[in-house]
Amino acid sequence: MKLIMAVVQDKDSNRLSDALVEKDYRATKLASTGGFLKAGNTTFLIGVENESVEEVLTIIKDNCKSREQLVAPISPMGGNADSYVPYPVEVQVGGATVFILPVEQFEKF
Ligand code: 2BA
Repeated sequence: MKLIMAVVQDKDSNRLSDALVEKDYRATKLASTGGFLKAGNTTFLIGVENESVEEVLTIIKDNCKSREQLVAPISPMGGNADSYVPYPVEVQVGGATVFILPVEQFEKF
């Protein structure tokens, strides 16, 4: 068994969870925040049998779009001056950042 952890943009999260439910995959959605943009994103935890990993990756690929995002300069006031970016920068975000981890044991009580 594997645990697929997928960080996706909030805009894609409903479509992705609908697509997973439609194919009968179970998933947990966690509200998360990107370390760089400090903007909300969604992390999916999807536990699947090994033979289903490829199908789930295809569902993620088909439902998560890559987008350009302009990052406005944010005042370092009250924040960390080390991460202050003084000019707007454009970054390419997503479609999805995916980690696949082995599951040692799975129990449901
Ligand atoms: P963020 O950390 O907010 O990053 C958003 C986008 O900003 C990234 O898109 C990337 O294009 C850019 N970016 C991130 N760090 C950067 C840096 N140090 N310098 C320049 N540009 C940078 P994605 O790569 O598609 O990542 C989307 C989100 O996925 C990330 O949001 C983060 O929440 C997660 N993520 C990405 N890589 C990760 C990793 N290795 N471990 C854990 N989470 C990760």
